[in-house]
Amino acid sequence: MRKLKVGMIGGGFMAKAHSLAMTAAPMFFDDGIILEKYKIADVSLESAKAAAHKLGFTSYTDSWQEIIDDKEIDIVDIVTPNHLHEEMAVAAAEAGKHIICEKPLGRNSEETRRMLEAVERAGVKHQVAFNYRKTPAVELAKKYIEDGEIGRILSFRGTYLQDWSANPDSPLSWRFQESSAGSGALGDIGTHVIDLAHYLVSDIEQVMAMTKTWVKERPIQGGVADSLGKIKTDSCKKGLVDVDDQLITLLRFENGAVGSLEATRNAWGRHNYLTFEIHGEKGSLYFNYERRDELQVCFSEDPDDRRGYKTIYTGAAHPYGDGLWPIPGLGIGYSEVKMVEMHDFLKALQQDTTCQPSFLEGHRISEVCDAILRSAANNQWEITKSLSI
Ligand code: NAI
Ligand code: SOE
Repeated sequence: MRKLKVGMIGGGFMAKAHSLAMTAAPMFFDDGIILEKYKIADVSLESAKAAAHKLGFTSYTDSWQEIIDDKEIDIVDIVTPNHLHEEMAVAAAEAGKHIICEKPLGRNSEETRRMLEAVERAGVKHQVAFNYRKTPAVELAKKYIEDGEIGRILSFRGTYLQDWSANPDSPLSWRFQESSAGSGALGDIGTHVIDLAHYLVSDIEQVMAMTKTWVKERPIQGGVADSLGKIKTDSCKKGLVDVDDQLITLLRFENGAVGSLEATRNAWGRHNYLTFEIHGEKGSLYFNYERRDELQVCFSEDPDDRRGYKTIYTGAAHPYGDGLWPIPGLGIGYSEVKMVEMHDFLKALQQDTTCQPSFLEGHRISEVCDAILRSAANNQWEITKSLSI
């Protein structure tokens, strides 16, 4: 059993999810690697210490550079706001560390290109945390598509709707500022749908988009970590929101399919409504993350009087079923999805294969985001890929 040491940068929401996954993955999957939660960095010694104690790290620091410089550390896990990803990932690559970086990979494709170049130059392993493709039902959809069960894909309809920022009084955190987030609903949640579209259909070639900012200013939030709308500040001081609250985009795929993408964090009643419906010449697939154990499938070859959507509950017979719970319907959650993500990372390290999704996929997603913002500004179709990749 190989033991690798992890240095984590950031001690918020995702630090918790990644730390849990590191502990749990070896209990469910046998990847030949055990991770030691070695050191965690946050903005102050106080917050780093609190995170270390809560999440099980042996040591802590208020300097992320210390994580990079520490020769003991094999893996750097970046779980900070988006504007910090590039500097941290490039430094980690140059120090020869393997990297897990949260999504979106960067604020724009200039940043993500530099990140991709750095990891390729250094020859380290690199994974970007588009975790929803790791949901067994999504992987099952991929299998059906690859097995030809729904035939040639005609269309993809993807949504990611949440409501945690629908209240105009929910505070102005780093997620509402271009300087720290890059973009709003687009980079934060739209990117997850783009990842699923790329994974299941093919690369998005062209986009025609609209964006809207509904709440133009919000009460300023104290502290660095995002409270995701939970803490209502007493401060009446407001700051400017300079990112999108909503986007709606038409899509043209490289393989000829067409589609659409909608994302917003201002949709009352929708919490983590990440969905896709894919229609093919021989059938259809439908997935809704709020019912993540289920994949709905319809096959055209079923007899006329039996044709219609039926629900497959994922379990031992399905992707990742050898490690996850043995009975369909016991239910998996966000923690299991993050654990599967960690398992795939460890497997790639152990077997010396490419992580999926890697910084390459993260960069391509950023190119689509850039094209969506250009399209919304110019009110025209935009091509997503630069010619130089
Ligand atoms: P958060 O706001 O909860 O936590 C960020 C942490 O980074 C805080 O502890 C903050 O103090 C720390 N930090 C800020 N600047 C730092 C610095 N210079 N050095 C060290 N630590 C620093 O943010 P959250 O929700 O954990 O998001 C982090 C990243 O994860 C973002 O890129 C976000 O898009 C992504 N994310 C991904 C999710 C997924 O489902 N894949 C879910 C939530 C977030
Ligand atoms: C907030 O919109 C958020 O935490 C995103 O940042 C994540 O990527 C998404 O998975 C859940 O919602």
